[in-house]
Amino acid sequence: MSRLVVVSNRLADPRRPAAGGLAVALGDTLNRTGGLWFGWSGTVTPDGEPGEGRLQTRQAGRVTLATVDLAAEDFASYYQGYSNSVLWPVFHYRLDLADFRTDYVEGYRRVNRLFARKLLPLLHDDDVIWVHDYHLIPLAAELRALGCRQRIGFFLHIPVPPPLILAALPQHEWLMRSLFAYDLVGLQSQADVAHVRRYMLNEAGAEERGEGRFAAQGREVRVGAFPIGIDVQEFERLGRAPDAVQTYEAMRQEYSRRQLLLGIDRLDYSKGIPQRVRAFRELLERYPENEHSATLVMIASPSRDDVHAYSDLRQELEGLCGAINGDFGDLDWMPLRYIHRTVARRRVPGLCRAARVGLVTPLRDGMNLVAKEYVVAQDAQDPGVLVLSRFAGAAEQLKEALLVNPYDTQGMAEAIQTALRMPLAERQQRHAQLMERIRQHDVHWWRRSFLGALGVQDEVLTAPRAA
Ligand code: GDG
Repeated sequence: MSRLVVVSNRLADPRRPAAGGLAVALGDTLNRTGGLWFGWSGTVTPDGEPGEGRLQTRQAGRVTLATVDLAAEDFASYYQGYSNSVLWPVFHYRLDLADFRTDYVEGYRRVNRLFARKLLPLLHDDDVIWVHDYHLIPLAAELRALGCRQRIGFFLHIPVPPPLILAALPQHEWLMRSLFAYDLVGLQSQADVAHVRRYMLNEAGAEERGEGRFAAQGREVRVGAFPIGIDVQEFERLGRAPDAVQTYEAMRQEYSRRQLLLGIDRLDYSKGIPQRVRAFRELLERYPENEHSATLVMIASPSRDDVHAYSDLRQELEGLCGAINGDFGDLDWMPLRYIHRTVARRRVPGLCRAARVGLVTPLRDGMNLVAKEYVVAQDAQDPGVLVLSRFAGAAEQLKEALLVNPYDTQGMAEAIQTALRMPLAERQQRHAQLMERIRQHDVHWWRRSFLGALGVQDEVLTAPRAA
C-alpha cells in the first residue's frame, strides 16, 4: 500500500481540528492511513541563513509531522513577498495590488528548493505526494531536479485568471511550465481549468492529448476540476453541540424582532467586503422598511496584517461601517455589527443558523467554504437564503443560491431584498437542492476523487478513520 505524503505551507495537528477547513480535511486524510505531512514549522529564525532551516519531526497519532523553520529573509520574500504580495493578487485578478520585486521571486525559489532538499530523504519509493497551493507551485520541479520519481499531485486552492492576466507575471513561463513536473494538477472549477488549458495551448506551446492531458518538455500532466467540499457530517455534529446551540439561541433572542444578515470571512480584499457593505447601505436607502429591522453582522477575522493592501482595506472598511451606523443607526438599533476578530469555530454553525441571509460576495474566490457551511447550518424546515457571488468557485455548484455580481451594488441590494422576502416554500426548495449537492460533493469525495485520479489504491482511500 503506498504511503501518502502531504506538503503544504502550514501544518496543523491532525488530532486537533481547531482551525477548521483545509487543515481538518488534510489531517483527516492522513489520519486514515498514516502518512507524512511536511511544511513550514511556523517559526521564523531572525538570524537564519537564507535557504537553510532546521528540520524537525514528531509523531501525531499515525501521522509524522515534518517541519522546517524559515530564516527571516526567506519568510519576508517567499511568504509575505512572492506568495502573498504577488501570486495571491495576480491569481485573484488584482494586478493593481501586485508588487513585482525581484528579491521576492528569488526567496520563493530558495524556499521551494529548501523544501525539496529536506523532503527528499524522507520519501519512500512508493510514496504518493500531494502538494498544496500557490506557495509551492515549483516544488515538484525542484524535487524532480533532485531525482524524485514518485507520483506527485498538486491542488491549487485559489482561482486561475485568464492567460493574459497571468502573462503580466514576469515569471509566468517559468512558473506555469513547472506544472509539467506534476502528474496531476487539480483546480477548483471548470472556469479555472479552461484558463489553464488556454494558457497551456497559447503560451506554453503544449500539445493537448484529450481528457485534460497536456504534454510539453517530455512530460505529460493531467489537469482537472476537483471542487473542494466541507466535512458535512462533522459540521452538522458541531451544529448540534452545546456551544453552537447556545450561540444560536442567544442570537435569536437578541434579534427576535429583526432579520439577521451574516458575513464571515478572513479580512481579505478578494472577499468583496466593502462591496457588501455598500450593497447593504443601498438596501436601507431603497427599501426603508428594512430600517430598525435588517441587521448585518460581519465577522472579518484578522489576516496578513503585515501586508500593505490589508491594512488599507481595514481602514476603508472601518470608514464604511462607521458611516452606515452614523447615518442610519438609532438609539435602539444599529444596522451593522462589524467584528474584526476571530470567532471560535464551535460557534460558527449557530451564527449561520440564526441568520436569515448568508452573504458570500467575493470578487474572486477559489471555492469559498463559508457558502457551503452556511447552507449546512440551516434548519431545513425554516432555512435562510444564501446570496452568493457568481465569481466564487462555489457558484458553479450552488446554482440555487441567489447569484450576484458584487460589483453591481444595486443588483446586490435587490438580491438581498428578494432573500429577505422569499416565501418559505421557495426557501425550503432551494435549500434542499443545495444540501443535496453539498452532501454529495463533500470533502471526502474531493479527497477520494483527487487521489483516485492520481492512482492511489482504493484501500488507502477507504481506510477507516483512526480511533
Ligand atoms: C482558501 C481559498 C477555498 C472564517 N472566519 C472565521 C472562520 N472562518 C473559516 C470559515 C471557513 C474558512 O475559515 C474559510 O474558508 P474559505 O474557503 O472561505 O476561504 P480561504 O481562507 O480564503 O481559503 C478558498 C479554500 O482555500 C479551500 O480550498 O475555498 O477559495 O481562498 O471554514 O468558517 N472560522 C472561525 N472564526 C472566524 O472568524 N473559527
